[in-house]
Order: sequence, then structure tokens, then C-alpha cells
Amino acid sequence: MKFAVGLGKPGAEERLAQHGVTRRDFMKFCSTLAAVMGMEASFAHKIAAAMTAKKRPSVVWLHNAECTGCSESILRTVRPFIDDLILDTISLDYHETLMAAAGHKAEEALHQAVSSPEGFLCVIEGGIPTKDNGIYGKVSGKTMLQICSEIAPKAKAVIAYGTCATFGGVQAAKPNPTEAKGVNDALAALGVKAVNIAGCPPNPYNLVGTIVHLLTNNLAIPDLDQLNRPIMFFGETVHENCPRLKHYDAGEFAPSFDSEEARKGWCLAKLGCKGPVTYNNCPKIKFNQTNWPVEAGHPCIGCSEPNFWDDMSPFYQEA
Ligand code: FSX
Ligand code: SF4
Ligand code: F3S
Repeated sequence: MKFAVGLGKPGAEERLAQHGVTRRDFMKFCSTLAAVMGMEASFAHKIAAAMTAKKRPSVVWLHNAECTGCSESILRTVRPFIDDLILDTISLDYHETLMAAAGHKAEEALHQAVSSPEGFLCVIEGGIPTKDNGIYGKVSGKTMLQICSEIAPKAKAVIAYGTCATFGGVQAAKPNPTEAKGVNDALAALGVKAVNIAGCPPNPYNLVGTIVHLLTNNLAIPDLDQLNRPIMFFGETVHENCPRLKHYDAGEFAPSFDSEEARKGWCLAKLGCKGPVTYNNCPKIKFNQTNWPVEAGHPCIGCSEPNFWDDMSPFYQEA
């Protein structure tokens, strides 16, 4: 592990410099983020200030039923090392899979973060098993349902990160034996209203953008769609921004994955693409600024939509 959670760290810029990322790279990242957030280029300076501020918000990151791909999507980013940026912007006081502390020490860190007078942000990954009072998912003797019910209502803002946390995800697929639910569904009675950053995995830019929005708006949550997803990231379908769209419009559909037509960039609708009914910004921001499923030749499987395992499958059949 290349960083230690909760330890004193140098500022974001010095840390990035250690990785060979210059101020120029950092500002380029801030400009990209401003564009992803639908803001003017000048907003990049506000982002830079928010991300390098001395005072960092305390974050408690909870894990439920999931594959941990959401954390991986952040940790595996390349230049400009979003993981370092996020971890330097926030004070990650509790994260079960990253923190160096274990056992009672970890519990103590959680207790301290939650009772800090400054307050804290809560990021939740994974679906919450709710059947039989949630006994199918436990961490240190407590059910995930219990932990989330105790922590989330106390947070200044809650972010559900990934489709499991937003809508239940893979463990909520039929027959959903543990009655796994997304955060807003499982904790509705407690008045929790989490910002949903959907995607399996979600794009880390959408998390950073949400955190930056909170930090630059006095913790006010961004405008959300009817599924609680920030409109700035989930306001358009994958299809609307797809580079294969001109072929869709021309009625040019790739007949198979290994066809010359697929290679030429023809539309993947006949191979199962669910881009027209999926709201996400993958074509705009890509993963690692490199590529995203449809450009790489794989149909969109609707990973940012509720119940996509059931409702969007079979994945390789035309909708
Ligand atoms: Fe789910 Fe995340 Fe998919 Fe995996 O934590 S959204 S299965 S990428 O890991 O929750
Ligand atoms: Fe739309 Fe998918 Fe075709 Fe792209 S490949 S144009 S998202 S149907
Ligand atoms: Fe998911 Fe479709 Fe984007 S499968 S990653 S929403 S292209």
C-alpha cells in the first residue's frame, strides 16, 4: 500500500510532485474536472483551492456487500493519481480495506471520526443486506445494516458510491437472497438522503466532482435526478455522447464483435448495447482518460441503472 490512512501527510501539491506530477498537470486535472462538472474553465482555480485547502473534511468510508471494485476504480487511476488527490483532499479516518489499523484500533478511529465536533462525510460502498435484520453481512460483530444505520444519519452528507450502494447491485439481483438494498432504500426510515454516484464501477471523477461540489458549496448537495444521481454527471444518456452514434443514425450496426464493422466503429446495438437507456458520462470522461466500454468494442450493459443485472440482461442481446 503506497499510503497510510490517517497519518500526517504533506500537502497535495508536494505529494503530487513526488509522483512527478507538476502544478501544470494538477491544473489540467482541475480543468478536466471543471468540464466534467459542467462549469466554466475559471472554476478550475476554485477546485484547486478546495483540493489543496489545509483543513480537510473527515471522511468515514463504509463497506457493505460488494466486490470492492469501487475503491479499486480510484486506487488504480494513473496520472494524475486521483487516489492521492482524494486522499490528500479528505482526511480518510476510517476505510476498512485501506486503513493500517485493525481490530479495536480501527473501531476507535471510527468512534473518533464520528464524534468529532467538526462533523464528517460518509461514503458508503456496497449493498446493505436487510433480510433477518441484516445478519448476512457483518463487520466486527455488527450487521452492515446496524453500522450504516448508526453512522449515516450523523454525517453532514452521505455519498452512496457505486451501483451496489445506490441501487443494491449484484447481490440484489434475483432472487436477492439477502434482500440487499441500496443506501437510500435501506435507510429511508432514518431520513438519510444519499447522493447516488452510480456505476459498476463508478467513475472516480464523479466522486471527486461531488466532493468538490460539497466543499465549494458549504456542503450543499448538487442538483439530483429522480434517482438521486447528480445531474451534472448523469443528466445525459451514454448513447447521446457515443462516438458510434453517427453509425446508429445511419443504420450501420456491427453484426458481430470480431467483424470489420465493429472495428470501424459501427453501432453495437444489435450486440446488446443499452446505451440509449443508460444515464452516465462514460463517453465524456472515460476511465483513466483512456477508454470506456463502447469505444473499446463492448456494449454498454447499463451499469449505472437500478436493477441492471436483471433488467438489462441478457447483456448480449438486442434490447
Ligand atoms: Fe458494486 Fe463496488 Fe460494482 Fe463492485 O464497492 S458497483 S460490484 S464495481 O465494488 O459496489
Ligand atoms: Fe448508442 Fe450503444 Fe450504438 Fe453507441 S454503440 S450509438 S451507445 S446503441
Ligand atoms: Fe457502465 Fe455503460 Fe458506462 S456499462 S461504464 S454505463 S458504458
